[in-house]
Amino acid sequence: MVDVYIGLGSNLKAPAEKILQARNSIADQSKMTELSFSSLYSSPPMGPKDQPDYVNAVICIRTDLSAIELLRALQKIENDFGRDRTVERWGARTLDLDILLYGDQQIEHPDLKVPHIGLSNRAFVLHPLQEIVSEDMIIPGKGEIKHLVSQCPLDGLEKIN
Ligand code: A4P
Ligand code: MG
Repeated sequence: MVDVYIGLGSNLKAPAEKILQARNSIADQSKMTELSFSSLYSSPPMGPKDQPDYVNAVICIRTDLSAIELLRALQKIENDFGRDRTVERWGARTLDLDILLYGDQQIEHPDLKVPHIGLSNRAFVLHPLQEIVSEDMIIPGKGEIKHLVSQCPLDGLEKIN
């Protein structure tokens, strides 16, 4: 069993509801057990600006799926939510699920890089993640999360009540 952190993001069609529905879809999977779930956060889009603001959150699950099996399972959930993979990179999406951390492993696979490439400099990932990890958590290959958070501008990130 391994503890995994997954970033959720959405900016189309009632994004906050989408994130909560995605949380339920993940927790409903037989091989994924939810351990914790962050607050929801809103932020302006990183990348093309002509798209709505995003809602983001982070979930921690325990699973016995391999990292690649987990990636495929999450991509299936994205597709079930009507994800259109033909839009431009960093364009608007109904649901984006990124594997942020897979235990303490560093993974370099053609389809999967862990820790997630954007983890260490994206406020919309670091802040929800920091909420649900221990204060002294180390991101493999990147250092202490509190150091990364202190170096990362908020860029308009706000917690949603
Ligand atoms: N892939 C590699 N590593 C991973 C990983 N750790 N987790 C590969 C998930 N997937 C991983 O992803 C493209 C490919 O990344 C996959 O085929 C997988 O094999 P994708 O989800 O199909 O495409 P994408 O999400 O458009 O691309 P990318 O580069 O992953 O975008 P990001 O980094 O996910 O950014 N602004 C705000 N405020 N909030 C956001 O959440 N998100 C994005 C998307 C842009 N701007 C945003 C936000
Ligand atoms: Mg993605």
